[in-house]
Amino acid sequence: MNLITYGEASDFSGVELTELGRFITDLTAGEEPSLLGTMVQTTAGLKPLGSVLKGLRQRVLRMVAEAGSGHLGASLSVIDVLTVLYFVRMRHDPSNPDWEGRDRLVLSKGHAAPALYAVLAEAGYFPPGELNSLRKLGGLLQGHPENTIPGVDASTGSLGQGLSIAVGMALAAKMDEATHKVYAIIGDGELNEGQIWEAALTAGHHGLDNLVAVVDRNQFQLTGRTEETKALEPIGEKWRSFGWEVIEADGNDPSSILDALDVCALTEGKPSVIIASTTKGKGVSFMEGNKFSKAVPDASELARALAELA
Ligand SMILES: Cc1ncc(C[n+]2csc(CCOP(=O)(O)OP(=O)(O)O)c2C)c(N)n1
Repeated sequence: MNLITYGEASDFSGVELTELGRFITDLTAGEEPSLLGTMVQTTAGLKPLGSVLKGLRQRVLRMVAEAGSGHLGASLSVIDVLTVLYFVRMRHDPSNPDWEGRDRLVLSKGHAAPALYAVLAEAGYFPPGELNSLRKLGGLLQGHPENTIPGVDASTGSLGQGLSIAVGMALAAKMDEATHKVYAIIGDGELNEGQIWEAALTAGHHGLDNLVAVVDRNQFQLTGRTEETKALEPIGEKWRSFGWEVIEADGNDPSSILDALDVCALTEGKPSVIIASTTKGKGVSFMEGNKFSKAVPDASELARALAELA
């Protein structure tokens, strides 16, 4: 593991920290031990989770800029949750995407596909070069997830449907006495869809403790603030009354996400929902909020954003 470089012997420019060295130095300067320093397996070998996350955010920015369209804010808000799931928590095998024993994930807020694709490529489901095909005619990666893509368990994009798919998967697993888990990622604006509440009622009725829903609570939907469009609060009480275990978490903090997932794993006899507080556009100061919900960064905005994440 190289933490420092000495430059070229012929052009000695002094001792410098490598990217990994800078990362670890930054990390140890903080007071709290963090999950960000945990080494995780990627297609390019072991890397610290925090450095994986920065790289994934950069990838998403480049993909959307290159495609000329896509939901940047929604992708940046949910990428920490997806990364902790795929790199720390879920049981899966990128070399065998159809493995029966794998945990399943349904990205019900399918418009955040760039985040899912970046994570799947980093995990090794398909070559990272494919990410350049986002939204291109004939390309592997279209604007919303399709289950023909290696690693994608469900086709989504029409909001409201993903939790029903996940409930079906979890119910089937129970009937088969299989031990895998099913995760569904839902947008907060997506909770306006009535089908979500039908699915929630069904999961509660069947006591599906192999099902975890994560609500990406970024406070916005396309047209503005969720509470002004159609108020959702108190969200936790609503899920609780449908028979779910409710856990609050910081959805942009990997440690908080993992703690919440640990509570879900210990919950018996009922499904769990994590209300994950997030920030739309998280990680790039001038993209936080709803401005880059669908807007595409121009060349100078892209350069500024990538520099912030360097
Ligand atoms: C049934 C349906 N209606 C409308 C849309 C268009 N649409 C795409 S993203 C979006 C906003 C979703 O808001 P939220 O669930 O809060 O996700 P966020 O982008 O804020 O993370 C809408 C309405 C859709 N994909 N599906």
